[in-house]
Amino acid sequence: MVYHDVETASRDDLRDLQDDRLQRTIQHVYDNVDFYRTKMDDAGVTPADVESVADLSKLPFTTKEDFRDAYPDEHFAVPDAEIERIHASSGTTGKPKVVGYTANDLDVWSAVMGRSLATAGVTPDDTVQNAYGYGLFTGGLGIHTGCEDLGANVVPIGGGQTSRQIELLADLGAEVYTSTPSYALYLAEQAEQEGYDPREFALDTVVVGAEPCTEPMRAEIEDALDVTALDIYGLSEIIGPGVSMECPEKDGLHVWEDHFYPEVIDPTTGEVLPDGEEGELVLTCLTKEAVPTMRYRTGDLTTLHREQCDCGRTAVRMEHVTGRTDDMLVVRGVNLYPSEIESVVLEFDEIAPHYRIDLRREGRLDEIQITLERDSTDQRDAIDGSDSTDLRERILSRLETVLNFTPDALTIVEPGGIERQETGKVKRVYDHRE
Ligand code: DLL
Repeated sequence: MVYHDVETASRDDLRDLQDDRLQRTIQHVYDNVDFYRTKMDDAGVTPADVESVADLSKLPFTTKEDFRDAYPDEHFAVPDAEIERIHASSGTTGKPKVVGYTANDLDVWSAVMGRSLATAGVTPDDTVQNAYGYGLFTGGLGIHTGCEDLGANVVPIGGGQTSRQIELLADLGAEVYTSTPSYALYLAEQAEQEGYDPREFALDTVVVGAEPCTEPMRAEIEDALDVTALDIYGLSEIIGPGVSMECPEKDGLHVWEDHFYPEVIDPTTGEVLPDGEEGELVLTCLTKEAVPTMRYRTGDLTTLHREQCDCGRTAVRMEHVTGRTDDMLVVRGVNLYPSEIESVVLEFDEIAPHYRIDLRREGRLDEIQITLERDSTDQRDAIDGSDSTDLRERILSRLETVLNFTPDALTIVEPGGIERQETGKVKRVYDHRE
């Protein structure tokens, strides 16, 4: 369902809208945020020099470190009285990144979230059970207000309480479930353990996000819950969930570029890359008032495509995020991402979609250990029997062929042998080096 005319606007009209909005936002940050004014002055750029999104490359990037250094509110561009809500995203180190919203920012967010849910096929007749965490994390309230904008019925269960989630799914019959991909799988697994058939729930769509989801992982979710799983992307520094959303064509996530302008750059040189080439996503807020982030280096790796989607929407599409620039593992000179390992190991039906990667330093060498879990439907009776040895060999050989990589150790544990995580974002890589 097309929710707003802008979704099918011509690219020329969209460009005019972006240029107009960018000019206003540049002037706003220059006038109201010391950080941007100083950076622009240092670069010798004035707001008048940025007439169009084509001029964006004149502007310096904003980095995660800039955001952390601005703690708590140095990037705020409006007086305190205009701030209506605060969210924050906590990294693994340092201070959280704090973001504020004006009343208009909250309206824009609800509207892009309503649009995102409609893009996933959600209608006002649907019930949405929202299992993203409520609170400072943007997931819970972001999805929640989007449901309200759309007029869908929202069940605000939030993260965790898995038995309760299962009971509500069975009793309230939500058609739509929203959670991280790892939690959707955990839910299906727990439901089965509690005697339900998770494929029998009324669910038809799961909106997954906040973590990478490879195609084999999506297939696992769709099979476990008998649903269509669609990817939603976003980040606190830009607005929260609702920056981009996949439609049922499953051909990339539509970036709502009337509000968020995307570029993809070479993470090493900072050079803007042409469509079709993978690099780091850089986003610019075109309409945000409270924290209008300019040219933000997200650290997320993706590829942009500008041809029109079969659904009729004209917005640029981004591929699933494959990982983060800082997730890259360098093992004996080979660069690889956890998602690449995930894609290979989940090709094997005998392997469950749960795994962990441990990195250690032995002397001066980095060692990488992969732990996989046998799928509970796999009939093999002994994990250390010859079948398992054969399975290990086949996985190792596939890793070598596809990724040119052999881990120092590959272990396959019994079903349930890898610890599950009930709340927050899944952790798969454990780095025990200093
Ligand atoms: O995770 C916002 C969100 C909530 C998105 C619910 C989707 C659903 P942050 O906590 O600020 O915000 O984390 C943002 O999470 O830079 C990506 O690295 C990652 N991320 C978010 N969505 C996806 C996705 C929310 N669909 C960071 N695929 C981002 C891969 C994602 N990674």
